[in-house]
Amino acid sequence: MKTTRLIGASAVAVGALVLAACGSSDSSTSATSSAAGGASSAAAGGGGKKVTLMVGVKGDPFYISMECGAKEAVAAAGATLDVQGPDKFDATLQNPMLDAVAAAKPDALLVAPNDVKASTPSLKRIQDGGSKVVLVDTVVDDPSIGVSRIATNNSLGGEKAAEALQTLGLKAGSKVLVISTDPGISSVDARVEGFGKKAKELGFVLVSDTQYSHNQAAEGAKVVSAALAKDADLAGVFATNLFTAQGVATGVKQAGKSGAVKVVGFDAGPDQMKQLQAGDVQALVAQKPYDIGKQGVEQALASLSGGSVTAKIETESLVVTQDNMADPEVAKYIYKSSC
Ligand code: T6T
Repeated sequence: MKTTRLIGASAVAVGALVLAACGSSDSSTSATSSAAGGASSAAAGGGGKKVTLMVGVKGDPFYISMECGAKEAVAAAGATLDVQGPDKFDATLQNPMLDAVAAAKPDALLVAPNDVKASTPSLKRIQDGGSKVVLVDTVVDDPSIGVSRIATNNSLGGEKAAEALQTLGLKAGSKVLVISTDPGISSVDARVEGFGKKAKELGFVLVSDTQYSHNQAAEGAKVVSAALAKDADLAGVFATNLFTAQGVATGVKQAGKSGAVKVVGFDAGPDQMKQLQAGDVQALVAQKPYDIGKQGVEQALASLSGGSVTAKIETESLVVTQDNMADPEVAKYIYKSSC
C-alpha cells in the first residue's frame, strides 16, 4: 500500500515538473546574455527569412527542446522554421539530408553536425551556396564553418559529472567507467575529456578505456552489465548523453545495484527524471537546449541582417539531483517531449 502511494506521488511530482518545464522560457545564461541581447534587436528584422534546423537525431528530447527555443525566436522575428533530422545519430544518414538543404538554399541553417570531420564537406557546400550556417550543440573541426557556434561548455560539464561522483561518496582509488555514444561527436568527446581530467585530479581509477553505446539505450545497458560482471567493485559510471544514461541506469538496476553503483548521466529528459526520482540514477548534468535553439536563430538572423554576431557562445549546465529537482529554477530546464 505504502509503496503504491509513494510511486504514485513520484509520478505526479515528475509529471508536474515536466509540465512546468513546457511553460518555461529560459533567457538566462550570464555568459551569453549580452550576445543574445545584441542579436535580438537585429532578429526583429528577420521577417520572411527561411531558417532550417537540422538536429543531430530525430525524437530526442534534447533536440525537441532546442526546436522549441528556435520556434520562439522565429515567431518573434516573423521568420519561418523547417526542422529536419536523421533517424540515427549518424553522418551517413545526416549528410544526404544536408545535401538536400544545400540544394534548397534556405537563408540560414542551424545544424548539429553528426561528426567533427565527415559532416564538413556538406556544410561547406551549404555555406558556399550563400546560406548562413550556425552550429548548435555540436561542431566540426574546420574553423571556417559557421558564423556562430553555440553549445554547452561540455568539458566543464564532464568535470561537473566527476565532482558529482565525489559528492556521492567516491574517493581517491574508487573505480569508475565512462560510457559514451561514439567517438567523433564533439559534444560527448569533450565531456569524456573533462570528466577524465577531473577524475584524475580526484584520484579515481578508470577501469577501462571509454566504452560506447552507439547512442542506443539497450547497448548502454549491455555495456554496463558486462562491466559490472567484470569489476565487482566498480563504484561509479559516467554516461555522457541521454540515451546512454537511460540505458546505463536500466542496466545497473537489472543487476540489482541501483544506489550501490553511482550513476551520473548527462542530459535531463523526462524519462531520465523518472529514473532520478526512482533512485536508478543519482545525478544528471542538464544542458539548456532551449536557450541554444533560441540564440541560434537570433545569431543567424543577426548575420543575415548585418547585425553583430558572436562567433562562440558557451551555455551553462547544472547538476540535478533528487534534492533540487523540484526547485522551479532547476525544473524549468527539464527537457520537453513536445513544444
Ligand atoms: O547530449 C545531447 C547532445 O548534447 C549531444 O550532442 C547528443 O546527445 C544528446 O542529444 C542527448 O541525446
